[in-house]
Amino acid sequence: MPATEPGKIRNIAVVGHRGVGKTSLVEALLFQAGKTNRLGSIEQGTTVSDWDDDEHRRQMSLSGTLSHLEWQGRKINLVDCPGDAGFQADSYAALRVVEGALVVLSGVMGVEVNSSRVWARAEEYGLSRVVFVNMLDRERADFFRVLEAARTQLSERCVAIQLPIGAEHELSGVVDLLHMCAYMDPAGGKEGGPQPIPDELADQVQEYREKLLDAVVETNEDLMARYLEGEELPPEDVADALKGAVARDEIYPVACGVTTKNLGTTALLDLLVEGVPSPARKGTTIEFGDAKQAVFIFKTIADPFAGRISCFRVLAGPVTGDTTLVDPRTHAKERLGQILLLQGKDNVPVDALGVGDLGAVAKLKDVVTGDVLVDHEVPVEPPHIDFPQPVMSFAVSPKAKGDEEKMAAGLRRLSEEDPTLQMRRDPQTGEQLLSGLSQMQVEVAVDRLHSRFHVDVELHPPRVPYKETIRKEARARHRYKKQTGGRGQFGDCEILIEPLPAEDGGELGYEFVDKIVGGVISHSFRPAVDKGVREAMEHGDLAGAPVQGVRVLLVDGMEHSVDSSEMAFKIAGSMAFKDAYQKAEPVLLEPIMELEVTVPDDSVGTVNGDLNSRRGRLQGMEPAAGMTTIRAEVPMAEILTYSQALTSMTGGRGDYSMAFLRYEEVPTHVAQKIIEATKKERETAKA
Ligand SMILES: Nc1nc2c(ncn2[C@@H]2O[C@H](COP(=O)(O)OP(=O)(O)OP(=O)(O)O)[C@@H](O)[C@H]2O)c(=O)[nH]1
Ligand SMILES: [Mg+2]
Repeated sequence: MPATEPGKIRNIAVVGHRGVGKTSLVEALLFQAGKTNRLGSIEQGTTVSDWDDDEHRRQMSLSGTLSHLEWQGRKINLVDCPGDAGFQADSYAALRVVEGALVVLSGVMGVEVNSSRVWARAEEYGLSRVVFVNMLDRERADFFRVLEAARTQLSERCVAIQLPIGAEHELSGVVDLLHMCAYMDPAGGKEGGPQPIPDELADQVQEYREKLLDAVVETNEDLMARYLEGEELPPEDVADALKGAVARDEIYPVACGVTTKNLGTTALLDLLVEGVPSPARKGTTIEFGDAKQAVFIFKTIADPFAGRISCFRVLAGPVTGDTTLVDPRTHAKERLGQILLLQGKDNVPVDALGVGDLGAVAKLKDVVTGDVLVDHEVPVEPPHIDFPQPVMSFAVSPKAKGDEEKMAAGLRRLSEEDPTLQMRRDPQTGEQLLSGLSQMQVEVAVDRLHSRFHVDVELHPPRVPYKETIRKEARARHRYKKQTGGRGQFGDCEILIEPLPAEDGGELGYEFVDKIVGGVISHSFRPAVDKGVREAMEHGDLAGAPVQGVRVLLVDGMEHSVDSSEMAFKIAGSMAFKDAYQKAEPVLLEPIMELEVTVPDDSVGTVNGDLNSRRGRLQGMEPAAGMTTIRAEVPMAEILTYSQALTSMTGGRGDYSMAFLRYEEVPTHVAQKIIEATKKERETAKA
């Protein structure tokens, strides 16, 4: 089978908030395109893209899954992304390798926090976007309310391209405003061909068709002129202009349907083919120099049987199984071997894969997510995918003694698969820490250690990643001197430390400025002072947390012609920092989480009261369809075990998601307790 031409490929990431029906939508698209012969369901665990046992058990997607289908002679690659905040890495990686994002919204809940987050990322990458309003058969679903929410909260360039026929349980079809036809509810079967639009909808269809035309002609001068002259614009011309506008990121068409009934898929597939640009039309921004063959690894799957599976996008090609590429990061040569197209858990071997296409290979040796492989060594800067930083750390230990190595190996494999899952040893306690974006992400990793790597581990309560910083400037000088017998030690430095604010809401940093005049310390020793300071900053004096947000100026010092050494200056630097730190009004910082809780209206009072007692700050409330979404900022320390509390407050009907927002100073009375506790811990450790 020859490689698909770039002009005939559409790459689409299916993204959105948790549980809005992304996986069900992919299932329906595959079914409608004839890739599968029955419509699988989440409830029965029979969908193509949620194939993993852990996904079945939790009835949610835990990782990005590739699948593909053919429609109108085009190949559509779909990446079904998880919506949960703990599993964001795959959405961000997928958005880096596609031209289009299919943003799914719930017809009941509208724009939720993760929809806005992925929207912003798609915006950053300049992706074409199609919105799909799903679940219109559910009670209190309202297409027009969600359309309005999309226009105010995502972009005012969102415009309806489809309309529902009827609503809630009386929903009977959708109207395609572009081709001016209707599709009737297939109730889970194949969607039939286009039908005439029901007469009773004529006025509403007219109104929204005009809104669509207005939006389209706005982006095209020629059409605008003809439109103003009153010409009836042929559908092909409108479709062409729309395609241009979507490709240029000027219009975001809003489609709709019911994925579990397979309603709305024909019109949506047409729209994806017509609207989303092909890789030929919109080249990648990932660098590959003058390489004739190149691939970008955007995902790694740790398969216990097949080993490591690397998913990639072809940047230059075609590539075949015989292609040997080099990884400029490691300089290692890698023969691709059998190239695979993934379809959920299944794969199909292919001979070649062309530019812009997505595929996978097994068993590359030293390749990690984010690598660009090229046919000859060219200096390429691999694209930076800004993955969220882990915010929660749990100590883990194997249940059986002697399983430490096995556990570490398993965790290494899992963090290859998900870069937001990280492990490290706590230098103070010696414990093995597993960090991630949410408690669930870490729990899933523990389940997988059991199911894939046969190690049982215990998870200990999470630790809050406190940080420390300073509020004012301070100066200190330290002389490290040992001059009795043998060769002596001599290092003397004076430093000034001052607060270094974060740039534009970014992370707190560190800066070392060399202000030595007259060479009182020679050049070769100055970096040693920096090193000593950094070492001291790893554990602040308050709670042993890393110190950040400090600028250190090396202003003076002295050296000895014989006894000075790097070692001596490092110690002097470290001691000087410790001195200065105490005088610089050090404070403790804690992570603040952005929390979104959706609860039945009758438990809003209880949930708000509880958030208040957790030092939460209410940011807003939005009632929609009997449920209220509460947005609040809450310190992580207060919300580590929220899921049990929420379940008991709402009788299991509440749902929440949270993500790291920023660091803030811990209020004095709380900080005092943490500092006391750390002191005690240190004393017991010493005793
Ligand atoms: N009534 C109704 N239920 C739907 C529809 N689409 C999905 N569902 C149900 O909603 C639940 C979530 O669907 P999924 O397809 O798993 O949603 P998702 O967006 O992939 O979820 P995550 O991957 O966990 O973020 C399942 O129980 C589906 O059966 C729909 O159009 N109508
Ligand atoms: Mg899913």
